[in-house]
Amino acid sequence: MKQPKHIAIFLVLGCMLVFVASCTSDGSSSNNPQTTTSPKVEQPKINYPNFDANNAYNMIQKQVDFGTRVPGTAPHKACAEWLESTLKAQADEVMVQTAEVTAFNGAKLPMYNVIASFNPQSSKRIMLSAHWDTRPFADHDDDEARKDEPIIGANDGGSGTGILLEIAKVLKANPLKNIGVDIFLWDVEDYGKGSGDTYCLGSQYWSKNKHKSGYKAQYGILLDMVGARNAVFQQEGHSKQFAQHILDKVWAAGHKGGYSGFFPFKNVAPITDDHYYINTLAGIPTIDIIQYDQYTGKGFFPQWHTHDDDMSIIDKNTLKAVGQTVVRVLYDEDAGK
Ligand code: AHN
Ligand code: ZN
Repeated sequence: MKQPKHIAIFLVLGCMLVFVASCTSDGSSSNNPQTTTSPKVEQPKINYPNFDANNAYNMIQKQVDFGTRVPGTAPHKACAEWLESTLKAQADEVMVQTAEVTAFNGAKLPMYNVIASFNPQSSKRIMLSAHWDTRPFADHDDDEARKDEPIIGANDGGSGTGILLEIAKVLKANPLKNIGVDIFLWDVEDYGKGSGDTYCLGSQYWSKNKHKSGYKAQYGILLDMVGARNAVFQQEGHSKQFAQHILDKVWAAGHKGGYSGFFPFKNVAPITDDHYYINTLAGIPTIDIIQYDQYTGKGFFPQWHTHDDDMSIIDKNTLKAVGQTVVRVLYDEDAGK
């Protein structure tokens, strides 16, 4: 059969192309699909444990049920004991660091920092923390007559602690293989007025007096006001200054987990919170996941330091976004990812 010459040339060139494409980089032919190897080593898929937002919510309710947790009061002491016994059921080691600290007004206050450790023998450690005490006054409340009454602090105090208690449960049920985690529940964070250093007395104390000599963590994540409806978490100035790489890691985990709406890549001003002292006094790079925006209203969530900071503003979707994101970070680290 007679073919035009140019068609024959195309056929020959086409066959050559197919042959070249079928050769692997080491020059061997790989027409058999079974011998085809992927150039990349496949990362084993991580099955992230579930963070149960219902349980986190219940852990906030339990704290609120003690009443206002103001340092030096009976509900404060009762809540400290409950936090200790609750964590003892989950963690490998629990200790309560106690001290007397002096507030801005000269009041001598009993401080209980509750510290729970998982895999205490591991040298690579991640520090998770939140404050658990509640503010002795409602200085931002509209009701002048109730400004000097303590707040119930479902979000400011309860939310970060509630999330960490659920993470403790997750860690107990799904033991980490390689890394260690320490959960710090800071006391006497919110007994401040005026200058920044009057806040965060528990974390300042710990940063100067570690519970274990030579304690080191690779990095820390602080949770503060992480439970309100419609919360978003922006990248806070001190977190950027001291731990940009941790912000990158946590925000990436938030986006991969499907919570991008909660973690916009937007910068906000620095604030004095527990992470400031962990960074500057303890030297552990630490970020703050906090609902804060200096451009809107009072900056924090609308009910901040008012009597409206109660269970009605807590949203399980927010708890889930934050808790599941932190869980993802921990199990990625454990897998060396
Ligand atoms: C100041 O208002 C200086 N820092 C915010 C720390 C804070 C208060 N976190 C919760 N309540
Ligand atoms: Zn506060």
